[in-house]
Amino acid sequence: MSNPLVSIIMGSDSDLPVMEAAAEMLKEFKVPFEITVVSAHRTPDRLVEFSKEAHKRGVKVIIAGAGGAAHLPGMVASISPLPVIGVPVKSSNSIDGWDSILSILQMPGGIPVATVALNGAKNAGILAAEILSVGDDELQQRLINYKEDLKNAVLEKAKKVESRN
Ligand code: RP5
Repeated sequence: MSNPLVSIIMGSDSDLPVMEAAAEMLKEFKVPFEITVVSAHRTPDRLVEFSKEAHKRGVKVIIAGAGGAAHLPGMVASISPLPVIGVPVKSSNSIDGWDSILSILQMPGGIPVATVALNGAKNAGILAAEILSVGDDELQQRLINYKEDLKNAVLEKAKKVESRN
């Protein structure tokens, strides 16, 4: 996609089934994004180059997902001036998911990573859109509509549950 505002990166293509949910939300909100693999441990030079260059290419928010010893979001945040949203992935090398969560969540002071729930790529996509919507009224309206739809869906379910009695 040309001129991406959000960059979705992940440690391995095995993270893609989880990370696709972020891409789906960005498509829904019509936010241009790119998606690729950057491994902290297997391609450290690529990580450094990506992190130094992303903001110069016009990217505004980075979503980074990884599993196990999940150093990708934190290392990107240590180099890039952009907000980084971290997605802990329950991967093949993750014991129970807590390793991924804590590796991404427990950042030292000065280097924030906005960490979403385990496999929470959907919320990462929404959060990235919300960050961008601060300067984009049309995008903000799409987010307002989305939340209205969520509310209506719950009210519909409430009616169904209530009508069972
Ligand atoms: C992490 O190791 C990746 O983010 C992935 O979650 C996990 C397993 O990677 P593969 O061995 O499947 O490539 O770095």
